[in-house]
Amino acid sequence: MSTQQPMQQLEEANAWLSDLPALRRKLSDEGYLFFRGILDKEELRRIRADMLELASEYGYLKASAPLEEGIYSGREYPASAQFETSALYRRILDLPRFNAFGRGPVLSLLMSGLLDAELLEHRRRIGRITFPGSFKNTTPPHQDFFYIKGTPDTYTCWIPAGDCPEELGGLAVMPGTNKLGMLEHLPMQGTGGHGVPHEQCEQLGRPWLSTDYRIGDILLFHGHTLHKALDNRSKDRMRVSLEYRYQRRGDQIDPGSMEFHMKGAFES
Ligand SMILES: O=C(O)CCC(=O)C(=O)O
Repeated sequence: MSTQQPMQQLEEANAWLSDLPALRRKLSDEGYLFFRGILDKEELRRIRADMLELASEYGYLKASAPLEEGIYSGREYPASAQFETSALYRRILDLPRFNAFGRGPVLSLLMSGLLDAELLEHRRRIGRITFPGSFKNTTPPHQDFFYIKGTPDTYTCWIPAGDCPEELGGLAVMPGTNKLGMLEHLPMQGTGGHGVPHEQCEQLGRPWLSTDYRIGDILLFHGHTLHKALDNRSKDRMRVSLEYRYQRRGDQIDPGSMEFHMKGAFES
């Protein structure tokens, strides 16, 4: 059962888009920046369609509903750990438009401006499909540095590929946690990954922030910023989202970040 509490709202940073020093200060203070509607919506719709078309080939979409609505067919799906080694996921990771978006002008200019350095975009991009009611698979609270390694000054851009109201399970961040260093991560039930237990997050005494995301929005955050997914509580809608990661070219990088996600782990 989902036990989610109401969220406080992410602060929109659009008003500072012409003031890079102010954006850098906000990112350093809060550990995240959220921009409304700055990305290419048409291209995101195309990436969404590419991903949903593949999901449809594997029987996960209701054939009688328009593809772009992403209505779940009810076909049994694997737990996250298995999904991430599935042929469908492997094919998503190869989609040309999905890969090209991470190197596109808006993300490249935004991230190189924020990092004030020559940029390195990780090859380990993630295109995620989250099934309705799959609460056991909801990404638990964690800091990306636990998984991404290399330099903690790696920034994740989380992008909904489609409108993503809270009910569909967006992403939530805990502001200022980028200043706490690494927290202890423990094995988590369900996802097969590690995370920071919810009770320990509550003890930090800070709010979780999220929003009703719309296509074109972007949430970006530091490798130490605590974040988690919200449950997809919709009746029958898939949540489709993208993750791209950036760091300064001169900083340390884990070799895994130069490869596609889960390389070596796929089913044949
Ligand atoms: O979308 C999700 O479920 C998790 C995303 C995440 O943890 C990330 O972007 O680092």
